[in-house]
Amino acid sequence: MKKRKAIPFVTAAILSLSLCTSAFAADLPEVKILATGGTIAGTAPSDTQMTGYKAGALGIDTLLRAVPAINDIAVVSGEQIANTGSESMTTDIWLKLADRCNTLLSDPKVKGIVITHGTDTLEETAYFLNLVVRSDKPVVMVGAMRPATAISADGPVNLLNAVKLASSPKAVGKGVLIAMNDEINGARDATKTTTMNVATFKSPELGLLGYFANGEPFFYKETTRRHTKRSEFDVSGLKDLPRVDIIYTHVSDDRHLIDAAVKQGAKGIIYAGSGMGSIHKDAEPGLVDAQKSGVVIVRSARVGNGMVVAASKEWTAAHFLDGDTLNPQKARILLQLALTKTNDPAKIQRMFDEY
Ligand code: DAS
Repeated sequence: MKKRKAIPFVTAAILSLSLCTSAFAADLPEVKILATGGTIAGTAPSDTQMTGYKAGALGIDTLLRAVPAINDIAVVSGEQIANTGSESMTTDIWLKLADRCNTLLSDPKVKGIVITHGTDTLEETAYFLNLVVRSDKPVVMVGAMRPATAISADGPVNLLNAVKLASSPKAVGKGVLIAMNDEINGARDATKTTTMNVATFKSPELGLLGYFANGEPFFYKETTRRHTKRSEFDVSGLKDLPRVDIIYTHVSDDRHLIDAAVKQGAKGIIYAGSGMGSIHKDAEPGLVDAQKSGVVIVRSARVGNGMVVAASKEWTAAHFLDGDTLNPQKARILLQLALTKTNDPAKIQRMFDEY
């Protein structure tokens, strides 16, 4: 019997395997990854060095190569938007991220976006995007507390979870999410709570939204506040955001930093008050004068949990607004976006009550 040529059979096998692979890949959701730097992309000379590393040393392609399992759950492609430690994050990078998210998510093929980011200001970028991304597709923020070169680096598993979450129908309509340490937190309520522990992101009293189990996301809650598709804020075409400063109160506080902020051109001031947004008696005149000069004042709290609501009649009469449960750095973001639409205190208070 004529010996069948092995070559065509092998060729056919390779061809069918590649067709299967591409067919399998064709079935996988498409996820875009926008990289900004941070510890997740950080390197250090030693694998036991957990601090003092170079943040943003590695590009997104290197990070993706370190987690080949990602290719089993999504077709991913990355863009390097920036490569910075997030302690130095800027409005310019924010506006680029917002523009890329809204452009990419308008493509029906794109199912979700993952943003790799430093943890120091991750909560701020997450909340900003929560208010300006105009899609209900998943946008997932991810970082790491140990550099990529470290023993037990947390970045790879966080990145794998983030891609899974961004490709999951469960995450549609949930707002911008944070995937760290096998937990899912929402952009509005999550904050970095400890300086070096991998379990740093918490939504202390309002609670996380869900967990990952073996890479699969499970939701138990969702936010009640407006975000993404239901947001009224649009930053397309903006080159900057209005200046809003945060004044952190302390014993023997006074008005000098308030006056300096007004002199510097602040359009809004977040007063990180003691207790339930309380104002030092020697700082109050500065806030009253600032408000009279047209600066919008919002009372927040340095406490970290709980609501800031109306208190003294004098503060209400002075048109000081109530920052609700947003921490000072997030209240600042909402006030910045509010000021792109109005400087009417009553209209801005409605925004703090809804977002
Ligand atoms: N390198 C700091 C940052 O970029 C810390 C971190 O990423 O965890 O925010």
